[in-house]
This record gives sequence, C-alpha cells and structure tokens, in this order.
Amino acid sequence: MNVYFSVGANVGNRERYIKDAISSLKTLGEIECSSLYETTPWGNLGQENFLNAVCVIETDKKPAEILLIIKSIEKGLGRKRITKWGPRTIDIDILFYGDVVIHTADLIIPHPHISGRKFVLVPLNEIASNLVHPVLKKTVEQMLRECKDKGEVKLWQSGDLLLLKA
Ligand code: PH2
Ligand code: MG
Ligand code: MG
Repeated sequence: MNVYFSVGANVGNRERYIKDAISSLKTLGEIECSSLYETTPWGNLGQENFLNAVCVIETDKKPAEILLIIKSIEKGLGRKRITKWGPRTIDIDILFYGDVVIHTADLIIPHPHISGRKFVLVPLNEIASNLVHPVLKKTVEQMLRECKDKGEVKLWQSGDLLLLKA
C-alpha cells in the first residue's frame, strides 16, 4: 500500500527532528520525500514557523500498526502533547492509506485537513500531483488550486538533500 505522511516541527532543531523522523519512517519500507518547506503556522498563529515535508512509503503494515509506530517515533523525539495545534518538536500524520477511508475513535484517514492546508498540499503536489482524494474525488493539483489558505510555504531544501542527510 502507498501510505502518505506529513511531517512537521517548530521547536528546537527543526531540521534535525524532521530528518530523524524520516530516518525512522524508512524502517517501514521504501520512501520518497518532498522537499523541505518553511511554513507559517496554521490554526494557532502565536507560535514559531514550521518546517514541513511529506513522504510516501510503500508498506504492508496495517493502519493501526503504523499509528503505533508513529506515536513511538514522536515520543522518542521528545513530543509532548500540550495544546491542540500547538508547538511541537515533531508531528507525523497519516494523510492517505492508499484510497482506503477509515473513521475510528483514534484514526481518521484521509486526514481531515488536507484540502485546507497549503503546508500539506504544496509538498504533496511536488511528489503526487495526480493523486486523487478518495472522498473529495479531487487531485492534489486541483485541491491546491482551490485552496484558500493564506499561509506562506517557502522552499527550504530539496527532497534529495533531505533523504541523503536523513
Ligand atoms: N501542524 C499543526 C497545526 N499547524 N502549521 C504548519 N505550518 N505546519 C504544521 O505542521 C502544523 C501547523 C497541527 O498538527
Ligand atoms: Mg498534525
Ligand atoms: Mg499529529
């Protein structure tokens, strides 16, 4: 299954946290990463800018197993859950699990905010512009064109560099 992830950090050595998260995610399977972007905060404006990237991994693992793995990676990288949408050393979210739709108490796939977030859509458009959202039935490219998010998303470093140093 092709599983898409969003990674973000806005506390401490943001680049290091993202790279460490990507290294850990590599244990799930073959990975392809977008470039790394610096982005203004979405939802809770009184905090530092984020670094964000997305990646896709080909894996046989089930969604619940993946969720446990990303929680443990976040914990290992010092994530503390304090406020919703607040500052964090690392956040790893599952965006898509193939075209599977899941609604359980602890997991919603596709991620509910994809179409409203430029910090997700810009990097996603770089690696998967033709990917179709299984609920909205729109491509990433179309969601990006229609997105009203006014947040800034600026290139920080290329995806190749990100993978090399991860
Ligand atoms: N994550 C959030 C809330 N706001 N803003 C940006 N720019 N990047 C993020 O990764 C982010 C956010 C909740 O997970
Ligand atoms: Mg998140
Ligand atoms: Mg999260």
